[in-house]
Amino acid sequence: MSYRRGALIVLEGVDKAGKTTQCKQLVHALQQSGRPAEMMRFPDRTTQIGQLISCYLEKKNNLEDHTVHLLFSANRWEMVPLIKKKLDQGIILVVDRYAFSGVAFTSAKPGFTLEWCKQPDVGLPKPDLVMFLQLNPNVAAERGEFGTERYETSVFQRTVQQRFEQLMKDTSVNWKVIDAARSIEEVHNDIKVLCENSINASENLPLGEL
Ligand code: DGP
Repeated sequence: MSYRRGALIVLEGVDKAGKTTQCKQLVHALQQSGRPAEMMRFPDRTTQIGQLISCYLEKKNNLEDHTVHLLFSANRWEMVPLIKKKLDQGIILVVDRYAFSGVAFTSAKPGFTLEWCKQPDVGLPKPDLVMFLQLNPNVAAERGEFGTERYETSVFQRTVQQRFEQLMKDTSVNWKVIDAARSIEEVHNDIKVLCENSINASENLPLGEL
């Protein structure tokens, strides 16, 4: 049986690594080459759950840490029907953050294990490729002041980076590490090559699950 589905491509990394810029450029490049591609981002702040998350990040509300972890996961789950539909239509989805951010950010808080944090996302569509934009958190901080949102401190981001490093040891996920300290164009070129390879490899394979 042959599949010709779209690929699920995720960009991850600490804040200020350039994920959003690179996602937009990748979608644009794919579209220019005649491929159907769309961007998605998590958290998706447009839904009701997303609005709760957005208020939490803006420190307008306080939520218990386990609760907010489950809300971030629910925000991904509520998009699963749409993700599957788009992939079935042959659309390549380029996603700005996914379950790995979920695990890295919550497990950077005291008292959370990676294993506990992973559980709510078990069964989500598995990305065909996860590109990690590697940037030393000290260099990231030099790219401009962190904003005022929750989590935007150098100390927290350093712990998040360590959690990502632990997550990247999981060989069941197709991780690729990209040096994000270079120019936007150099990073973009690397991403395009990795993406091309992955699209060709995944279109005949069924979608996996986390
Ligand atoms: P962004 O909109 O990409 O700036 O992300 C918002 C912030 O939320 C950012 O600091 C990373 C964090 N974040 C993203 N996904 C999750 C998640 O699933 N769980 C937790 N705890 N934090 C997350």
